[in-house]
Amino acid sequence: MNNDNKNKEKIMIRKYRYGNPFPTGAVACEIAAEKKEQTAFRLNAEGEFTLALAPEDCVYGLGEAVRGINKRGWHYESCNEDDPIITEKRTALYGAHNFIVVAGKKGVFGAFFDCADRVLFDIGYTDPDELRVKAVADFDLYIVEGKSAVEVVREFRKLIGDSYIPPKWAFGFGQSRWGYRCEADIREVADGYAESDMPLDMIYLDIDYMDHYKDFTVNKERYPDLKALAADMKKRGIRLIPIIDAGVKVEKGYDIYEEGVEKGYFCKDAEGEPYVVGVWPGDSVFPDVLNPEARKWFGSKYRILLDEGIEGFWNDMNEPSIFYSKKRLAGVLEKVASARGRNMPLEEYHGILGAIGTLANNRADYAEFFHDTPNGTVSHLSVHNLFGCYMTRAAAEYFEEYQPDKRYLLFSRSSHIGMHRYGGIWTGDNASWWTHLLLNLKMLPSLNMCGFLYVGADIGGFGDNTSEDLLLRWTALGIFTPLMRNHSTLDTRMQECFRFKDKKTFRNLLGIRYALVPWLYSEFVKSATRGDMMFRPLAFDFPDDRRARTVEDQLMVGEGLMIAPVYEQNAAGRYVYLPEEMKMIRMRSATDYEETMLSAGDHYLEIPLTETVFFLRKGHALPLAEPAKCVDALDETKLRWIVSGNAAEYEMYVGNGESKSELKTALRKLKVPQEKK
Ligand code: MIG
Repeated sequence: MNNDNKNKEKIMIRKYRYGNPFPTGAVACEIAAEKKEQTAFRLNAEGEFTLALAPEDCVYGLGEAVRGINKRGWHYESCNEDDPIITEKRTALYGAHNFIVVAGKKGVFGAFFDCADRVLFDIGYTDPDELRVKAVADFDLYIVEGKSAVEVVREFRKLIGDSYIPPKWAFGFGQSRWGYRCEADIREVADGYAESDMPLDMIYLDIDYMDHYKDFTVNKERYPDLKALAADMKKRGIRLIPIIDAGVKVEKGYDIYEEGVEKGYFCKDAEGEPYVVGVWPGDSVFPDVLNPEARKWFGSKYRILLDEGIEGFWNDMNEPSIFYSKKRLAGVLEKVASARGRNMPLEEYHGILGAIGTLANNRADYAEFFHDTPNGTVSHLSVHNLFGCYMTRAAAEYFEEYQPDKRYLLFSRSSHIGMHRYGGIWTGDNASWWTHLLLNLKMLPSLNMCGFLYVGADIGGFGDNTSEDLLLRWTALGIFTPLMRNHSTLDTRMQECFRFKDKKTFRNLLGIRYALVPWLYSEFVKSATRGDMMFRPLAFDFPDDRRARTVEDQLMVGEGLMIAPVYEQNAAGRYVYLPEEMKMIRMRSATDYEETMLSAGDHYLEIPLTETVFFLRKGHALPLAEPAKCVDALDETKLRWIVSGNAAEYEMYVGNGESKSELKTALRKLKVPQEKK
């Protein structure tokens, strides 16, 4: 980055400092703050940064958030929150991603509010023609310039550093469920997929694999020999991916708890005692991941599972989520007890209900515990949004130290910009609703803007009962998301693909995914190394196309591909907008498909449940492998090509994708055959 003040034209990023912000670690390179303020924003009396929006201006970004690709018309707040009811009224989800791009009449620019605390974005909510942003604590503001939205994002990504790249096998399909009880259940899933001739690369272990929800332990009754099971599964091409929770069980004799207490590595209350909350293990404490020593210590514990043959993890409950704090619960229980045997006034009854209802994730509790950071002791409340990021960083830093060249699978529920260097994200507790299929699509480009490339939603929906058609349509979108995982919660309908009637279509859909893995992986690595977005709003690729700016249900993917999934129940197809002439590929399976050129404009396309339709811009080629039962079994030397117009070559990342160093020599320029007419 050029920050030479004598050379003003070349400066793409300017930094402004407001107060004395807590360092979030989001930015990967230091740049000097400007002395004189010079941004497009105005500061109003409420301390908000305001910007007039013209009708055609679009505002993109904010990573994991509800509502549109264009974020106009709503207000958002970065305040990492565990709440599984994801509806339009929400303003915050699990991540804090304070980067926006304003694109429109007066050009395009990006703004990153680098703040450990909350940032409020009112994007044409109070006043439809005005953007208002307010950080509740000191912060750095980075203004990013560029000729286009794509360029602005590229500059921003240089600022925040390279995105995490998982191993190649993580581009396979994964099956998960909260409710697999034991080894037999895991084997049933593996067998179910194998017997139905469906590929599978990962089975996820949810909290029940642990002994009483104790991090880094294994329940011996449920999993008598995890190491043997992991080895056996790996022989079949399947990796086991255990969950790690933020809360560490308070229990005498549990080494991790005792060690952490002895060394002072847990977050402490005002008296300096470990702060105790209730989460899955009951009484629990949080590792102080903002303390470098404690972070190192917690990260090193992942080794316990690495030694069992584990190569990937998902970090959960790391907002951190709190079911109740000991103190608040005690107060509520007292209130309840005092009501016993009395004729309770209704106000009191409602008061009790309210107190119970606000036990979980109460912000007042976040003010009750503290972190020992290199910048002094800070209240959790002021750095709340950083916890998940630093928990994931703990694991990644340990992996780097333990096996510097090996790539591990790692993703997290809670996050902050900066975490994109250490792991991916799954977008938390969605539900088996059609609206959440569309929401899955809408979040992809905003997450990519903020550096998060290894992303995906719970396919089929986590909460509530899925239906076969929803799962089919959702899987057809999931084919294109780097993290492709089917996950569901306790007591909902079983959701594994092989349990449904139309096994053939599920087999075909998964087959298409595996055929696309060489392409997906290549597009992913290119996006990661070049600072590009793998998923883009249409307007990013067609900035002069007014219609493209309004498209909220289609995306550009990688180089030259466009997707337009069906996201409504009983829809036999949908309208698709083509900004230019493109080739439509209509797939029944990875080997049975048609290619048709379609003119620019609107088309109504019939898309039955048994077909996947996508589009390829002219001048691009798409390699397809022969489907295989797992990623390691794919033969990337045997490729079939779909070519749209004149395409000369395709840049492909080859190799087994297990090491980091491999990437230096894995880029090939492959000659592409002539287009089939
Ligand atoms: O309080 O581990 O988002 O994926 O299955 C729920 C159980 C805790 C929330 C995660 C979900 C996971 C579940 N967890």
